[in-house]
Amino acid sequence: MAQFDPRKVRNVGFAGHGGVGKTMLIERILYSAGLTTRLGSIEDGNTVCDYLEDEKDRKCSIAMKLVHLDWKGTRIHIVDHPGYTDFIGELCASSAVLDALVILVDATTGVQVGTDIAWKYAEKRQIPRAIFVNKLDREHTNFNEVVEKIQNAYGKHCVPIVMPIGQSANLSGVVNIVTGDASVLGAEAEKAKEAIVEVVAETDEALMEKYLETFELSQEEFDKGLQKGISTGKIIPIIAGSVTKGIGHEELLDIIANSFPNPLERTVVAKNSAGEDVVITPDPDGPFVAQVFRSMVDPFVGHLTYFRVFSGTLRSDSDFYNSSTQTKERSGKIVMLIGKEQKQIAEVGPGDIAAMTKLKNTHFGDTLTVSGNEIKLPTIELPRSMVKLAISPKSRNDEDRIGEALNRMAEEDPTFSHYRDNETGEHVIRGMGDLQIEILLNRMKRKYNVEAETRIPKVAYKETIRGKAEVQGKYKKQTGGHGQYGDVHLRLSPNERGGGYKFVDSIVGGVVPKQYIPAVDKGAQEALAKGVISGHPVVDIVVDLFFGSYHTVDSSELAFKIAASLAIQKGVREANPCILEPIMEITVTVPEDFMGDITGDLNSRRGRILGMEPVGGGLQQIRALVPESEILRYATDLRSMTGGRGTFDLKFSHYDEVPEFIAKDIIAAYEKSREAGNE
Ligand SMILES: Nc1nc2c(ncn2[C@@H]2O[C@H](COP(=O)(O)OP(=O)(O)OP(=O)(O)O)[C@@H](O)[C@H]2O)c(=O)[nH]1
Ligand SMILES: [Mg+2]
Repeated sequence: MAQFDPRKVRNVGFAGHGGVGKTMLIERILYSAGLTTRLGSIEDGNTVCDYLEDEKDRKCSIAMKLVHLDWKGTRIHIVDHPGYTDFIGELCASSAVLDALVILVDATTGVQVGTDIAWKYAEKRQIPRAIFVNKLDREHTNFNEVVEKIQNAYGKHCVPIVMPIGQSANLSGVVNIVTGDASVLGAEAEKAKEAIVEVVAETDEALMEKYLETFELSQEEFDKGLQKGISTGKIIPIIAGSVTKGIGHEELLDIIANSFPNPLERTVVAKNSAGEDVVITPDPDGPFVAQVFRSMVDPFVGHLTYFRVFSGTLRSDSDFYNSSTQTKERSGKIVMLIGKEQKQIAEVGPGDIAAMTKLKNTHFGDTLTVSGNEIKLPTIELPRSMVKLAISPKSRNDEDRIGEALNRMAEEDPTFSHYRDNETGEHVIRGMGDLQIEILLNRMKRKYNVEAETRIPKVAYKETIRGKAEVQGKYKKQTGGHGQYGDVHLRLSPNERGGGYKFVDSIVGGVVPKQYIPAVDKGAQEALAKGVISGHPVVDIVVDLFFGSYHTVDSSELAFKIAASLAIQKGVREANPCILEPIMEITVTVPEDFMGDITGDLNSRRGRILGMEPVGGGLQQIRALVPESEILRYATDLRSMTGGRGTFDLKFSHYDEVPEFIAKDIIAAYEKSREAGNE
């Protein structure tokens, strides 16, 4: 396939709430462009994009997919994204790729949470966009009402350009009121066109002046102004359509081809090894620069790495350099995708989106370039994963393999990760939501034959003392032969919070011989690490060894270690012990209406509100301190409290005492489990 003129390339993402029809719109588009000979359906599980087993089972998209087509001489790459919030990471990951976004809105519902998420995503990255109002064939839909909802939410610079002819069951087509013959719509089209002239005038001061004087713009001023307004995101065209009826998608493609920006209009700034900015010019003859935005481990094709080229040209079977991992790589086969179908191509240039096979040391977000070019493209920002679960394999035989399987899945989905929690000793997985995790665990079973169980992770409680104690620990065994003898007197006192463990040697006159003192220290530490009242490590404690005795023959390091441990067991109990719990600082961002519910709920979780402030866009941010044990399922709870409109962030703040009534339960549970022989 010949190198395409980059000015004739468009990179577009489809986004929006779950179920608005993104995947079916692509199905329609591919069919119209002659790339498929039949129209698949979600119900039959035979669409080009939703080809994964889980997608067919659940009838929704789960991972991003790529297709490309040639539309009237323009090559359009489209990325399909899942709408469900658990998979929002997919949209973020492709920010390196997209030069524009089409946000779909369901005409039966209007603006939804998923619309907002896509809109904010595009605003933040200043990506030009269009809005496709789908399902206008459905009963009780009204295009003008949907437009009003869109304008109320996002502003008047969202203007209808492709309008419906008829509605619901009588929807018979659409017309582009700028380029087409809109006479069937009569005065309605005239009014809509007037609105477009106004927003075009608003994009430029000189145009505005002229418009205010004469109330009109020349055809050329209007055409150029509209095109530029759309390609810079100042004007958002609204397109009416119905995927089911095959209406509106061709008009959408025309707008993508004629008005969306080409890759040359996007400047990318990388950093060199000295931390200086390097502007990447999209020159086909310049040095090759590309970024990886997905890594797939496919049982049939092996490892497939998706990337977008920003500059230069890469041929198949040629060498290049991964400046992120600082390794040399070889391109192998280069393919462009239409769903799962791979089309081999000889080379790729600026703006192209393609995939390579068999890369060894290349991961999500890496910069690919030529040897010696030590630059890095900006990192791809992903949302923080807030759902944590402890995981263990169902069968002991799988213990080694589970780590490997989880690694592979984290490689494919950068919003998923796993680690060993040193405090609790548990293996923990992190993800965006329960559905994502469920799907990943199913895939682990299917692909890697590893079955796992998950549970709410343990809280890293600790113990400490609030008072002082003076205790003796004596270990004496003299039954025949060589005996054991160790005797220590310890003073226990609280250390400041966060001060950890401190050992003081106050022995005078060698009542505990020098060589045994490290054993006392060690014995104390081991006993403290095991915990005394609840099985959690004792922290923030000063252990002062002030007296003891020994036996010339029977004393040993072991005997002194045991003696110290006995003293600790007794002493901690006498020194007014308590349990400490981690307290998190939580920042919750929600629409104003939810403020009362959220603060009330945080209070009921033993939270302490630190402050609230508006953060723009009708959102409020609430900061609070909450015990970690109360918010282990907060991601799920907040979603259900706010219908997915709330977000939150967490960071560790400090340890604090667990209230008596809760400590009692923790201790009782520990004792029960100890009696059962589990501790
Ligand atoms: N009546 C009607 N139904 C439609 C239209 N477009 C899509 N649908 C139906 O809406 C459902 C969801 O369509 P999808 O294409 O899977 O939606 P999606 O936006 O890709 O959904 P996610 O991948 O879950 O985000 C399917 O059952 C489609 O047949 C339309 O124009 N009219
Ligand atoms: Mg879909």
